[in-house]
Amino acid sequence: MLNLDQEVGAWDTVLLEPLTEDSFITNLQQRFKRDHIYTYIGNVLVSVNPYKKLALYSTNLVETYVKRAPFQLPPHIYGLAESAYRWLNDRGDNQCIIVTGESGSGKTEAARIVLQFLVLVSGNSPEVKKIKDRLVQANTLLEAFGNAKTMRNDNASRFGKFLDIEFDYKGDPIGGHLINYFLEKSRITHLSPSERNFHIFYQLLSGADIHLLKCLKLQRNADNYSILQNESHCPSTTEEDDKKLFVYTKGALEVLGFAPTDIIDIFRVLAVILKLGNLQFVPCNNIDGTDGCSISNDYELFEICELLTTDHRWIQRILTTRQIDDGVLTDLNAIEACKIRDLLCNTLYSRLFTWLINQINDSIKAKSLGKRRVLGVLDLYGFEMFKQNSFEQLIINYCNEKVHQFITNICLKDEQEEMVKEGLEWTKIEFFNNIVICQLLENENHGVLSLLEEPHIHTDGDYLTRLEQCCSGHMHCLIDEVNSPNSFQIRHFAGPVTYKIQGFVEKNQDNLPKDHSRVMFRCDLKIMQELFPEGNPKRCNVKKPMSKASQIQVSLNALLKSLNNRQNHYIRCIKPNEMKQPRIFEVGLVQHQIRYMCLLSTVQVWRSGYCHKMPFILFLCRYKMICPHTWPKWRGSAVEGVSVLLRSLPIPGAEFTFGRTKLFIRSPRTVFELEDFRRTRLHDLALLIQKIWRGYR
Ligand code: AD9
Ligand code: MG
Repeated sequence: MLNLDQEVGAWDTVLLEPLTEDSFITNLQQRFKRDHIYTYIGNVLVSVNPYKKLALYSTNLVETYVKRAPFQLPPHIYGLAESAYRWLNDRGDNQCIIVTGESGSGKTEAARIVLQFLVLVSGNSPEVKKIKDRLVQANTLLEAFGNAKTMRNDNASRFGKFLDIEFDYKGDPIGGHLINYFLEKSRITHLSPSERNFHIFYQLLSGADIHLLKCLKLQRNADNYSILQNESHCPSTTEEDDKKLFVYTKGALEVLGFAPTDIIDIFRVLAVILKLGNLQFVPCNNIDGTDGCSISNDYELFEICELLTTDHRWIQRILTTRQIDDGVLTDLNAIEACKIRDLLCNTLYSRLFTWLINQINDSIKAKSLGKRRVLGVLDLYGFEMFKQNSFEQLIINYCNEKVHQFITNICLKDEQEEMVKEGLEWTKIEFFNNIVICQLLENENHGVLSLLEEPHIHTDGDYLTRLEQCCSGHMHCLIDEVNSPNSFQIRHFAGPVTYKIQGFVEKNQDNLPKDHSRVMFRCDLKIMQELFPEGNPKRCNVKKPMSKASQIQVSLNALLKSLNNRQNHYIRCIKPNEMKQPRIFEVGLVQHQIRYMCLLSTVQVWRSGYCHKMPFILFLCRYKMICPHTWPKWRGSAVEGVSVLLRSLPIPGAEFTFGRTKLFIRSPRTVFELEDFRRTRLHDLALLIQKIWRGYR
């Protein structure tokens, strides 16, 4: 239960005195020590990862936060979720909760808690219950297939996730839609020391019963599979009980409506990937003197073909030869064959993942066509900086740059510009605007990502040369061939990251040879036709797929554009230490995050600014019913109507400021008071109408 006497420091840093970076951090630290991991900056929630289970989440506490304004209770993620849910229901505006922070700061946990909250506060009719179960299970399933242990987080999201939940007029979930962004599929065949592959592989091997293992031709021990091995041999994490989680994953598949045959097909594809990864190639010389190779462990090949229900000669062909344009086959050497094997493994997994998302979307699709409102939760992968960074990290960090840009634009730039435009007195608050880095990355002509698309770029060397020509003078891009060969550095908003150039071009293009698609499509295993539709010989005009860099730019820009039309709520997650340990608060690390997230500037804007603004006409329309002089009809100008209305309210005038076209409201408390007045008035009116109606009858 809540005990308000035990609160520490300032709940809302807008009220912190004096406000300095030190006092801000000390406040967070004092609160963290006492397990108060949440703190507000106005309506932004700051969350510090406790790295331990806290008694902060319960049905009782959810009930406490329901229908209460955030400022009435200590900061909590329930308070923020309630706010979004309330705006959705009261105003009918689409909402989004944007969760940001670096890898391991607690974004996925936060997104999960928000979903739990929404599940607990909404209705429980059988239809609604079914959809809620599915939404929750979709998360479980995606974590199994899309998360993995990295050096920074034992449950790191390796894909970006945007879940939109649709609500009906009663505020009950009636469906949802998931969008995923760029799965880090190279993990399938390339693991860094101390990292694991996607959780599902370990879950399957530990959790499958002996019959299932036999049917999949698998052995229990993860060490038998080379894609699960890494230099430091890290088959299992301490945190996770893979066996138990497998039961949940299977349960999730069932709840989401996957047929038993589909479930087996999914496991078969996983088994194929595990076994493909084991295939070894030995060099051999052809009669004509060219290099070729053969598969040395063909028992794995035979088992792969049994699992796929296909002829082993076809699989052997696509792995050891390449078809050149006129249909002629040329042999691959052992190194090339390994590359092709890896490409096939990665493609199989990423297509399986996309297929799962599509199935989930079918399963959670709203049945009714009535008017709906949506509340989205955005949980991307956090900013990453490893010893070795590659194309994947650039894409992940690009996403973080873009979301950071979006947030600072709304909370800091637009907010300040609007006050000036509206004629309010305003002293500019400075912050670092990372638009310059976003432009460096995505500039149409010479951006770091755009250069990858140039037609004459065929090798990583070509790409590096172009980078040197076009970007090396940029203040956020450093290319130093002497001290850091074959790499380039980007000075991101969250710190400098050096990227190794190796593999950039290939990973971006990501083209599976046509022959592979055809062979995969021809397998009798049903799911393969859905995973490789372009392999259908009857399908003509198959479009060349977009490159990865283009894909992510297009989809992310579309997302951010759609968020522009929503009311957004922000959770800023902070990682207190790199050891993933409870009770340790490293001031330097926290300071770094606070700086790059511009949190102090956010407090400053909140302190001298306003929490809410509305055009006069909209304000009058919404609240005129509170005042007898403006309701039912006001005949003067909107701005005069607003003045009359405000004079009739028991709220101090200092809470409101008139701009040129909008009314600015200082504190959230006032907005909630206005909403309460309105609700009471609506209630009174409803009673009056009932009374009149009864009298009439
Ligand atoms: V990444 O960008 O996907 O690599 P996240 O998503 O920011 O990262 P995540 O939510 O996975 O981090 O949190 C990392 C770990 O911190 C979790 O596995 C938990 O063990 C721990 N955590 C995070 N938030 C909480 C919390 N509110 N309570 C307890 C937490 N533990
Ligand atoms: Mg995550």
